[in-house]
Parts: sequence; structure tokens; C-alpha cells
Amino acid sequence: MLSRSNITTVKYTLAAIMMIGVSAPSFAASPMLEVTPKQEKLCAKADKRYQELFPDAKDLDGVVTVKLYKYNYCPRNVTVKVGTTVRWVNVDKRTSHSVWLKEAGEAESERFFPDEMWSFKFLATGDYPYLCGPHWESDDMTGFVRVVD
Ligand SMILES: [Cu+2]
Repeated sequence: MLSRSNITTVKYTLAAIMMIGVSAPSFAASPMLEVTPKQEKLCAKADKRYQELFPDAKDLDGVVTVKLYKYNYCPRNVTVKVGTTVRWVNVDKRTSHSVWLKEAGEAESERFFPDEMWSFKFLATGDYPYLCGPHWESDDMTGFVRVVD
């Protein structure tokens, strides 16, 4: 996670670049994760599976759902308002996963199995990269939550 002082440095650097008339990069500092076309397809399937598994699921105020499917978090990047609960739902067929907000200093979640879920309420703004304990190294199973005011 960027520290406050790093963020300030980035802002001043961007301001300096703009003052000398060079166009600023398109938020090059953004640490949001790349989403490949393959991941987009997998996430479309994950959405379908979620609807099949939980046909009665309702969109709840203050809750954002991320699905876990074939070593991916879907969507991989989410931006939420402070106070939002993110609910990670495993829609895989047999693999268990976890959510580890490691850079925020949180403990890794329990491994949760198909049809199970795990939630975390974000009480402070900031960037929260996270990973799946068993699969981040082998499958780059990582995700990102940006919490804004
Ligand atoms: Cu995993």
C-alpha cells in the first residue's frame, strides 16, 4: 500500500509535470490490477454460476459481492465507499480459497469452500490489495479494493 507520504509525492510530481506543460500520464500511479480478456470471460461465467447457486440473492445496501472462480476474483478490482462490506463468495466447484488483506496487516481468512463466503467491512479509505493464500503465487490469484469517501 502506498504510504501517505508517497501519495503526496506523487501528487506533487504530477503537479510539477502539468506546470511544465507535459501531459500527465493517465494515472500511471494507479495500482489497480490488469484484467485479461480470459479473466473477463471467466468472470462472466462466475456471474452466471453465482446466479445459479444463489437465485434468491439480493443486492444489499452497503454490500459488494466478489466471486471466486477458477483462481480469479471477479471483479478483480472494486472501488467501494467507506463503510462498505465486501463479501467474497466461492462459486467454484471444488477448490477452496482465502482472502488475505496482507498489506493492511490483516490475518488471512479461513479457507472457504464452494458455496461459502467470507466478508470484510472497510472502515478506512485507501487501497487494499489482497491475495488468495494458497493460489497467489501459483496462479496470480490477487485482487484489489479501493475504498473512497
Ligand atoms: Cu484461491
